Formats: sequence, structure tokens, C-alpha cells
Amino acid sequence: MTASESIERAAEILRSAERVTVLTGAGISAESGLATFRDKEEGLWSKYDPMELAHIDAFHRDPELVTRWYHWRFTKARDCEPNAGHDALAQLQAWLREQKGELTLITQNVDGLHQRAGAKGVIEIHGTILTWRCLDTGAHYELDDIDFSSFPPRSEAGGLLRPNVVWFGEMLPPDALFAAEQAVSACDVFMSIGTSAAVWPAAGFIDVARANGAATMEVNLDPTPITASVDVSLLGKCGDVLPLLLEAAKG
Ligand code: BV8
Repeated sequence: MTASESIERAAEILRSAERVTVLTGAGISAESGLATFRDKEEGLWSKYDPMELAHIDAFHRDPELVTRWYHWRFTKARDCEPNAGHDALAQLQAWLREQKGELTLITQNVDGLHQRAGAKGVIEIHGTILTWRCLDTGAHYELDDIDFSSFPPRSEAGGLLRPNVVWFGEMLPPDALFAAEQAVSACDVFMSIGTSAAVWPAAGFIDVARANGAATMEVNLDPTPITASVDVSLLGKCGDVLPLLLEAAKG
């Protein structure tokens, strides 16, 4: 299939969809200027592997390094803007709702950009970088309420503060995982967008959707382990492909 035939095929599937479930990864935030996990971070962090730093063991081993990394990441997330890919997904969700359908957006990203683009009911299965919590009291803090003059930051109770993200080696938040599994099991279309489809349990969502009869699609810059098995593969940048798909679906 040519690229435009693939877009039309995907649009045709979306036009007849009632329940669409989308899983996004770091690739959809790349055009906002946020490095993905598999691209090398630029500058100071180029010598660290994100897959190593985003681990509960790394935090216990070196809380200063890990909290500096997350401070650096959230300042970039706060200073950047949602891109055309985030905007198109939020508009697709609104359009499907007008057609009496629904789109559930599950994200592995912790940057909050889907919400800033207007997406509703976003399921953050790997948490968020935009709030932190005290290991001693469990109290949650907004970024502006945290003293980052020293690392690792501490609460006024003196406890260590950590970001509310899910690290490798940690369980996913039960409520988010349950909501995601519900959406994956009940959808008639499953879209994997901007993710290398390599991190579990999110990487298994497409298998559950397919087993329940959903049509499957992928939007990604590069091929991934699921590219060969989806019904429609759209290779390209989210910021280019998703607006085209939205326009084609709306006819
Ligand atoms: C758990 C938050 C129970 C923090 C993250 C089963 C089998 C094997 C291993 C496991 C398994 N079950 C559990 C595991 C262990 C582990 C895991 O999956 N390991 C992997 C590496 C094999 N999983 C866990 O630990 C999970 N917990 O299951 O609890 C348990 C516990 C212990 C042991 C067993 C069970 C917790 C996982 C969550 C970790 N937290 N993030 C933070 O953000 O700092 S993961 C983090 O990495 C992201 O959230 C994301 O999930 C992942 C990176 O993936 P992507 O988002 O896809 O990003 P990536 O860079 O890889 O790819 C980007 C893609 O975009 C590329 O394909 C690229 O081509 C494309 N792209 C780039 N630019 C664009 C683009 N596409 C379109 N347009 C563009 N412009």
C-alpha cells in the first residue's frame, strides 16, 4: 500500500469505529523537543542511559543523580509546547465524541503534553513528572512548591522527594492499569503511536486488543516489533501523519 492508501485505509477504519484506544510513547513528544528514550539525550545526560536512570534501583543507589535528571527533564517538559501530533489526537478524540464514538488515550509519557493539547481522560500508566511525593509522609507536591536548591530535594518534614513516575521494577498504578486494560479489552480499534512497543505491560496491550477482535494500527517513525502484525502501518512523524489521518477521517 502507498502512504496515501494507508492513510485512507486507516481513515476508513476510524470512520466506522465506535471505541478507539490509543497508546502513545515518547515518539509523539519528540517534535516538541523532548528526547525519546532510545535517542541519546543531548549534553549533560548524553553519557547516561535513560533505561538505567528510570529505575527504582538507580534512585536508591544515587538519589541526587536521579532527581537531578528528573529536574532537568521536567524543566524541558514545562518549557516546551504540545506539537501537531498531540493536537491532532485531541481533535480526533473530540471528533469521535461528536460521532457518538469515544477515544481512550493511554500514554507512557510523563510530560503532560496530551492534557495541555486538550485531550480528556488521559490514562498516565507510567505516572507523571509534574508532581513529586515525600517518601516519609506520602504527601504530594506541585513542582512550584518544591525547593530544588539542593538535590535530592526534601519535604519540610525532611523526607526525600521523588517524582510520581513509575520506574522500571515498580508496579504500575493499579487504577491506571485497570482503566487501561478495560479500554484495551473493549475497543474495536487499537492505535500504537510513537512507541517502540518494548516496555511491559504496555507492550502487551495490542495483543489483548487484537484477541478481542480490534483492528490495529501503528504510527511510528521507524519499524517496531509490532509493525509487521498491525492491520495498517503508517511510517512517519506523528506531527505529519496524525493531522493527515484526522483530515482523512473527517472526510
Ligand atoms: C512492571 C516512566 C511489575 C519513567 C517508564 C515482561 C517481559 C520482560 C520484562 C518485563 C515484563 N514485565 C515487566 C518487565 C520489566 C520492565 C520492562 O518492561 N522491561 C523492558 C525494558 C523489557 N517493566 C517494568 O518494570 C514495569 N513494571 O511490570 O511491574 C514487575 C516489576 C518487576 C519485574 C517484573 C514485573 C514498569 C515499566 C515502566 C517504566 N517507566 N517511564 C520515566 O519516564 O522516566 S518506561 C519509559 O520507557 C517510557 O514510559 C516508555 O514506556 C519506555 C520508552 O518507550 P517509548 O515511549 O516507546 O520510547 P522509545 O524511545 O523507546 O521509542 C520511541 C519511538 O518513537 C521509537 O520507536 C521511534 O522510532 C519513535 N519516534 C521518534 N520520533 C518520532 C517517533 N515516532 C513518530 N514521530 C516522531 N517524531
